[in-house]
Amino acid sequence: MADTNGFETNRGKGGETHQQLASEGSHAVQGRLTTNQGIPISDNQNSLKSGHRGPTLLEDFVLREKIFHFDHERIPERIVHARGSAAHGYFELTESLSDVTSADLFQRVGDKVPVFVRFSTVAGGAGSVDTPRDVRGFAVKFYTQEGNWDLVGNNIPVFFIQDAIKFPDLIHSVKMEADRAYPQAGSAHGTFWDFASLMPETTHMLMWAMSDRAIPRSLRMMQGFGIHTFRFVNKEGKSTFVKFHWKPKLGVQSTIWDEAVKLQAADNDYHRRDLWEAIATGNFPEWELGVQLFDEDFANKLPYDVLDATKIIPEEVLPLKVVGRLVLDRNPDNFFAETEQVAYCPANIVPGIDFTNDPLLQGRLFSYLDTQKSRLGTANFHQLPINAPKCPMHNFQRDGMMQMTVPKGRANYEPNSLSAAGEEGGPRECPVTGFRSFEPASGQNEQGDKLRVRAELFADHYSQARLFWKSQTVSEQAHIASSFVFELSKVEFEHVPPRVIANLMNVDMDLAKRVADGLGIDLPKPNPAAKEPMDLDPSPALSIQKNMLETLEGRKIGILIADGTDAGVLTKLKDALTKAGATPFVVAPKVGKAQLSDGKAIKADGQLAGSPSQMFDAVAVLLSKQGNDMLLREAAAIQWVMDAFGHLKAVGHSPEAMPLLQKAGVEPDDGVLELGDAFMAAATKRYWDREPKLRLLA
Ligand code: HDE
Repeated sequence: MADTNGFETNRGKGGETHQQLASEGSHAVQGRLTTNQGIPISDNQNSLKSGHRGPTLLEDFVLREKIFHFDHERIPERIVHARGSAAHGYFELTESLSDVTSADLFQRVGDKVPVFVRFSTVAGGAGSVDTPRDVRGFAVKFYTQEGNWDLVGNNIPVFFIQDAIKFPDLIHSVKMEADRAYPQAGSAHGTFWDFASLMPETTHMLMWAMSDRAIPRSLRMMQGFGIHTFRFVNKEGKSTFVKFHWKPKLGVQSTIWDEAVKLQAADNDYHRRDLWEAIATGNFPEWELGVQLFDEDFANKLPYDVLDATKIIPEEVLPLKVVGRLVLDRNPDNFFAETEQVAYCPANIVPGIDFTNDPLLQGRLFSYLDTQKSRLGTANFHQLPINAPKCPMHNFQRDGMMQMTVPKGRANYEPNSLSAAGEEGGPRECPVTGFRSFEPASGQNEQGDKLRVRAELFADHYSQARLFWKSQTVSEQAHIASSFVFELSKVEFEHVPPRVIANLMNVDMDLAKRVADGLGIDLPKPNPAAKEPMDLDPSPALSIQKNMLETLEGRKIGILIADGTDAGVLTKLKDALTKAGATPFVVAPKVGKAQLSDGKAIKADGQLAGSPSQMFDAVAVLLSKQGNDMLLREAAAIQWVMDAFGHLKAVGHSPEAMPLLQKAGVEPDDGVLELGDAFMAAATKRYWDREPKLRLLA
């Protein structure tokens, strides 16, 4: 029937049954619409009024309940890592670690444990974009048979600070500035660099944050790190130190800065969409879990402290042992209920794993539980389905806001002897299989006076920053130096950039000079290091470019077509790309129709203006003479080609598309070639050598 505005409503006039109403709709209907109290609703279109044009009545509980609930839909976002995307999957053990840990998930090869993994940026709010220069969170919840283990890591193996007491300062400085509330989601501003320049311990992590690691191509193409040194403890109570590494099956790949900036405009949800689509199409993201295992003696011989979260142990010094794989194979059913409400906590560990005295880790053990209470509102957040363990859970904790379980019986304390009276006595502790903290041999416990201090080796702030710098390719070094220039050029406090450069002088003089030169300022006076930096051996494993996986797997290739495009070549190209594991994405001036050479019309996957080439790993410009002539007058097409070339991607083309390439400033090199088999190989790479011809990097 039509309402007074003439709109069709689904309100039954003459007492039609719900089923009759439902059958009118084209969608499958799942039961009756009700209030939260289960009361069936007859009209979800109009509020209750006094007369046709009269006021809405307070009595309308259907309206009030709906608006009330809507008003409270948001919860406080995470104070850091607010913007995130997550997926379900599993961890499968490929190598038993039963000799070093009693942790149940590391015993039997082939055992699978369900996981929920959330990736995040750090600085931006929940609604911010996916591709700023930032560290990425890599948090894994393992639902093991011995309880939940959360490995709450990042995509960079070190952290900015050494002691938890500096965390609020660090985060305040990097978030939007206190008075003006900008900039959103970025470190390129005064307060961050002011803080960083006064804290030389940030230098190593700054090198990583200014590198391409902080602008990943995809969440599926990032490494993950547990960062801190943890402990494994075996059945005999023996401890082995362990560092955790995730290695992506698709290789590590990043964008370059100009591309990342343009991605922010092209698609705010670039990473979220990429993860979702990969899983939805069955291209399940996968990582290997590698562990670095070492003992106290090894740790004591290192020239840096393994309890210092600003230090790594290079893989060349201590190789990884690969012990399992992580596969993400299911998208969340509901973003809020799962991705938003998931509550990670580094203090969630299982028997066989333990903490170390890393002072950053120790602070985190308090922070996460605390923050979840303020974010999720109740001490019972562990009962939310995404947080609940998938193994039996029994204890005597009771009540509290939003208690979802209904415990039975009188036993809510322990010890009790209610079973003697024939009643349920409840669970009991188990000294054999229960969690026990690692007990060092007598006399080996760290103890001493109460002191607010840092351990001596923590004072070496530059050796590993230098190691990182020396491990990069020429092109990666240019990106790092240029990022420092870019970020510092946004700092309006004139006294701050020289202080940053003075710290960099302790890392590498060439780097410092390039940054000063890029900013157009003089080299400042040196800032003597608290501890003279050492020259450690470079670690090739730290370079992305040296370890690039030349593959089309998981990559997305943009194909620009227009009316007249050769149908045969297009089909062949799409088939070959799909076979190689890539996703072809056809871009055309009109999304609904492009008339190909065979007279048939096809739909495109995206419209030209809405699908810029930064969304792709390589591009093919497949145009007829007619299409080329038309696109020569289309700025979006010229920009499409120019950006692909400028972002160092392979540009394949039909001979007829040459004029468009020329107009876009494309110059011949190995990455520019006619479409064919050679393009398939070319599209697996980026062309770093092209960059110095296009960009004046620092
Ligand atoms: Fe976090 N961090 N953090 N952090 N962190 C949070 O917990 C904190 C640190 C990391 O996807 C918060 O639930 C302190 C290092 C990730 O939900 C909060 C310190 C590493 C996530 C918190 C650190 C991380 C968080 C905010 C210094 C890498 C997102 C919301 C002592 C190893 C998890 C929340 C998710 C989230 C505190 C340092 C990783 C406030 C105090 C180092 C991946 O509890």
